[in-house]
Amino acid sequence: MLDERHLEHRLTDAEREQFEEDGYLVVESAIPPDIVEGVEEAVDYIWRNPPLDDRDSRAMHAKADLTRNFFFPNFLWRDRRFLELLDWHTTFPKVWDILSWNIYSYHSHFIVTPPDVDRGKKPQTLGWHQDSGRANAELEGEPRARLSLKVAFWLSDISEPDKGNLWVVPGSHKVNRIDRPTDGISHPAGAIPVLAKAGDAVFFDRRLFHARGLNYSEETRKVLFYGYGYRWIRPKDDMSIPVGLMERVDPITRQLLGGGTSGNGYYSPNDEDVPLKVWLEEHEPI
Ligand SMILES: O=C(O)CCC(=O)C(=O)O
Repeated sequence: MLDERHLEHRLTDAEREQFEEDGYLVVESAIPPDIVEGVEEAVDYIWRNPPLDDRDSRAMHAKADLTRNFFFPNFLWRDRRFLELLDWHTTFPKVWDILSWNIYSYHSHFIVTPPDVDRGKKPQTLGWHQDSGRANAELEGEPRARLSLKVAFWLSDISEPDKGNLWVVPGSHKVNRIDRPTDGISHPAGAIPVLAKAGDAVFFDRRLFHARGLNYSEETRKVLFYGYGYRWIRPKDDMSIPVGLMERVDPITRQLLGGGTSGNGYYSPNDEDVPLKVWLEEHEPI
């Protein structure tokens, strides 16, 4: 639920400049330790008891193995603690300041990465990519349109390399391709691991070339990714949000979960489609 606190965490000029220039931004201590702990409990429950109630979860259930990387999409509605971060006061204002108000969460996933059991057994390259699959082949222009961004909430400390950090090539959101080494082990030129502490949030532009780093530490890495994009972008997950929950949440959360009054309203919204716009107009003329 939005309140006055959100207005204190708008995107600063320096943050905008850094996001535009580098394609990513670290917001330190975005969530306090008690929230990190609660959210981690919710992640652990699903990790240890993967559900089987929609296509996404069935696909992930088949691969579930506590010693391997566990990717779990479409998680937002599964626990009240996940939903609270969707419009969190230290992060969400920066999302609307970058993308404006006709937005929702088109995609979400969390990833649990245990210490790497394959270390030293074979050369391991990282899966460098831009987000949004075919959008990168089918959209014209260089660079292509931004369309969306992700906010990664870190539940584990990755303030040193080799702990399963997010790797990025700063500035690579401005180009359509980068050279990816083919030796199976090197990184692209300019690649760096993002360093962050538990509770930090990392924003990144979907066009930024990025990859999940290897976890050579003794600790299991846990991170939540909240993807935000325009309401006219199709969902990338099942988004099997129970109807009862959609009716119970506040109007802005409903917008962020994909609600709307008509198909046309995703493109040409009225005020009922976009309560975020109405809230912004009431709190700060736009
Ligand atoms: O797990 C990571 O650090 C990378 C996640 C990723 O590649 C993505 O969200 O697109």
